[in-house]
Amino acid sequence: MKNYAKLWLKYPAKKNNRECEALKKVVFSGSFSEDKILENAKKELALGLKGMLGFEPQISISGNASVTCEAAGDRSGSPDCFNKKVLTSGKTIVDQETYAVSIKNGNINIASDSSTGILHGVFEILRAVGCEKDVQKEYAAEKTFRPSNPLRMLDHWDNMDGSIERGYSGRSFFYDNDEIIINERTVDYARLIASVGINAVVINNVNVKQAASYMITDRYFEKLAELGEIFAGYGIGLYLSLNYASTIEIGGMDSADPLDEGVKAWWREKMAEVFKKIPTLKGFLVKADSEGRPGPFTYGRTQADGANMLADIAKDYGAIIIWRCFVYNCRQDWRDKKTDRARAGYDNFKPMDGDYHDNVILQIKNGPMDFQIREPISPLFGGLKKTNQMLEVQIAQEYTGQQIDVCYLIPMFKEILGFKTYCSNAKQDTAGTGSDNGLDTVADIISGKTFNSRYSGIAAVTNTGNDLNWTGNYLAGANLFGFGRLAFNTELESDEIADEFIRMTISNDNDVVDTIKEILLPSRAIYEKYTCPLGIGWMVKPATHYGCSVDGYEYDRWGTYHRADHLGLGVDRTDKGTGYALQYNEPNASMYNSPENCPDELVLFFHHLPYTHVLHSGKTVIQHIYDAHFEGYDEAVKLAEKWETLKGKVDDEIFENVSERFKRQLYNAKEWCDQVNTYFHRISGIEDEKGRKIW
Ligand code: GCW
Repeated sequence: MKNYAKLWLKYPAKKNNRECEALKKVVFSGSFSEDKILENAKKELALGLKGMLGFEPQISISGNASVTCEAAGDRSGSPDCFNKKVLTSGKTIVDQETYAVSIKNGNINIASDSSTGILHGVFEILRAVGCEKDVQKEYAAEKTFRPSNPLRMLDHWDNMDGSIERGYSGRSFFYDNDEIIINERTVDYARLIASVGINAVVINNVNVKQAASYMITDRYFEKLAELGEIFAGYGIGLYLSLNYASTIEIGGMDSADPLDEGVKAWWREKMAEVFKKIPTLKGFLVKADSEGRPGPFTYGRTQADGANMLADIAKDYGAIIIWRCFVYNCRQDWRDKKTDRARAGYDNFKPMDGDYHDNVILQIKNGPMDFQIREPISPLFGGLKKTNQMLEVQIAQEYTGQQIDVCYLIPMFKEILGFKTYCSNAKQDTAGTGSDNGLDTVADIISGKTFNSRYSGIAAVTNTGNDLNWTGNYLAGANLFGFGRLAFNTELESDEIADEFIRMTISNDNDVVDTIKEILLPSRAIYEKYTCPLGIGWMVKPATHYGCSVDGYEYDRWGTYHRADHLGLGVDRTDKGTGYALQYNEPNASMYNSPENCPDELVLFFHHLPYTHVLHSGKTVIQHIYDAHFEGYDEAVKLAEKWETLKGKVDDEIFENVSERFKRQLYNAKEWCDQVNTYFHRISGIEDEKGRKIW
């Protein structure tokens, strides 16, 4: 098979730093164990500098670096010591993975308390060289890098048969025909994601079914142990998605009731076996009572009952349970205007705030619906005060172009992370554990700082597959690269992440870099303009979720409506409608509750408005729909034209891949533009002020 792309690990010859003396002798210092991770750090540094600068560094180690896992004692929670008996914490992980880079006695010095930190320090140096920064200057003053988030996770919706749910980059490189694949690509994948700071990976689909239910049996233990070692060698913890009903599906029992003694006994025996056979396993991700998956609700139990039963057992192995909040009524009657899918997460999980044990983390999607191009931030962020929580975003572009349309998502993630939840202003709850430290953005909360959470972090549904370029569209690589970099440092800007990605993966030519940035940075806004207006979401082809179908989900059971009629459209989620707006802390609740205060970009998510309603922009709703779609399409055309100017300036394979996908994107954008404009022109009977062609 033709070799797959090395992406940002290609390490092509670079112009700068070729005479940089500081890079010729690199010192690793601090108290870390000399383990597989350290060995990989040395190999990577040598490989990278040899490729980019033509020389291999002399690497030496200083400090009490011979600390072994056994001697780790008080550091037994550190990532490089998979000591199963001690439950670690987010703070321990972040403390251990912190690293510093400086120049001491003329040599680059990477310091850390863990070999994982040293490894991240090596990738820091390689990015600086890859971006042709002046290393001598860059690290003349010591720089300390402390991860923003303890858990920085990629979730694979890969199925054992080799298919990928919502996968747009080929088939799984983990599985085929119900068997686990391990080869050099597996190692390169671990390197690729470690190089951007990922430290956790869930390797199977959250919809655990058929063979995947047997991942926790000796049918797969040997391969999973091997896989876990590969990831551990790059400071990455292995996690598995778990079938909540395993006692039934593989245990031959007739119940999965979390309070049933027989069920608990089964899990105790099973977990003992699993953690013995897969010593690097760090925990489980669970989708329960969601979209037909089994769960505690089946037995009249709460979500906390379900999560805590598993967590109390996993705790003995230092492991955690990540429990998804994606629980809603997926059998809604489209005529029912009371039920609101947007309310479900908060209604199902807020009441048990504080009931979850300290090795349970609730994984919360950025929005209340489902990874749309724009959603309000889930009110669980700022609602939950006594529960470990992590953010789930999607870089698999299920609703955002499926790696055909260019849609650089980092600007969206920056908006999500910067959202002010006002939880610090919320009246102190009974236990008085609401945060009064003013750290109330989503970024603060998932860092663990706001509520001093034991665990926290951020996960992305990954966009990878076995395509030679890993992500379908080469430019979608910016979302994989960018998610990792942003998860490690939430202060990074979209622009600087894009700059790094382009220089590491495509070119150091400043004109090329600028041109590709001009394509990536506005691409989310452009995609939003030619698809769903003003935060309404959906309007996609059912099941596939690519392409326009305004009424595709209008009469379905999934709670995904726009409620358009001849006078207006949108969903009333105010106190006069479903009341969703009131799930937010003040002043967000009042802001969203009134059309006058609600931001334009979300106004149809919260309100049912006439087409003639005047937005803050001064435009009517209907004129905004026409303008946004015509402009969005025109702007997409300009992106494609910008890309064409790069012919001969970037690698031909990259050029052709992106050029071909731009052709499909323009077809898609035109369909969206014409179908949405035609639909709302017909239904409203209101003309476009600018008299443009509507069919
Ligand atoms: O995004 C939606 C997808 C499903 C997915 C589900 C989830 C894994 O359409 O394919 O299932 O949500 O997040 O669990």
